[in-house]
Amino acid sequence: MRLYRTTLGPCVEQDGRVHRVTGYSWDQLVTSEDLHGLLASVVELGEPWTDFESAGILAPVESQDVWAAGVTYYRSRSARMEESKDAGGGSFYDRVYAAERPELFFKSPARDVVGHQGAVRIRRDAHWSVPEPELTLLINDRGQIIGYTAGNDMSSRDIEGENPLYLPQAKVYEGSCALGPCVLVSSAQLPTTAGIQIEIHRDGQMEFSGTTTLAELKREPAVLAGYLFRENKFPAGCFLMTGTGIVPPDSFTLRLGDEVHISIDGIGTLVNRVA
Ligand code: DO4
Ligand code: MG
Repeated sequence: MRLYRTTLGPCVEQDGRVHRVTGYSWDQLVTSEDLHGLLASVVELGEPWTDFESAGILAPVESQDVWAAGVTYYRSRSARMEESKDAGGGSFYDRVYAAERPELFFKSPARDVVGHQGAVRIRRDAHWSVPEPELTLLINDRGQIIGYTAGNDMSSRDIEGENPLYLPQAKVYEGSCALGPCVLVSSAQLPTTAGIQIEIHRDGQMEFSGTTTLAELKREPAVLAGYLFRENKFPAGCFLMTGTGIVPPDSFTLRLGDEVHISIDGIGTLVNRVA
């Protein structure tokens, strides 16, 4: 079951049929005792919503802030060690990749999250910018993973590579976080065969594409969520991006007008243009 947030309220899609979910705000759905059961009854009893296409899709967020995990794939570890070698990155990315405690950082307040078909941004003071396609967990107020969406952790590699203390500036700025198009509602773990794919289109041509699978993700999603909830409370739930396993070659940087397509099996494709 996939849950969308639209201009006309939440709706659920299953097997191509869409139903409106009335009487609940997005936050109430995220914190409900049994989201899956609630949506199953809407699918069973509700009238199909044939007008879905006319409603705009919004970011699947109301009050949920977004956090992110880093260096959870070998590819991210290697790329970051290389970009930060002049700042001593040879050891700190390697160490966090191997450590028991994951790297977790604040990524975006709820109000700044960009949805499907919205515009993500590159920093104007950066000259090396990349998208990071990441499986993103939706976690309820009790710390339980209740769904999954596709995320883009836009990053300025020159800024984070210059000094690790610049990471918040490289990661947290207006238009740096996109989520969507929907939430795959499931508390079950996704199969390790689930694929993550990115395509970057420039002037109608494919400029870069890459793939990975969840088999490459070094840490269990539930363990990442457990660390985040150790000493934090999220009364409306939150999102947690699980890190990137795809990094374009060092010669690549995003340009204004590029279009980023991030697909995750079972979820769909998040499309954003770069502004
Ligand atoms: O440590 C820097 C950020 C890592 C990150 O965002 C990732 O691995 O996805
Ligand atoms: Mg990332």
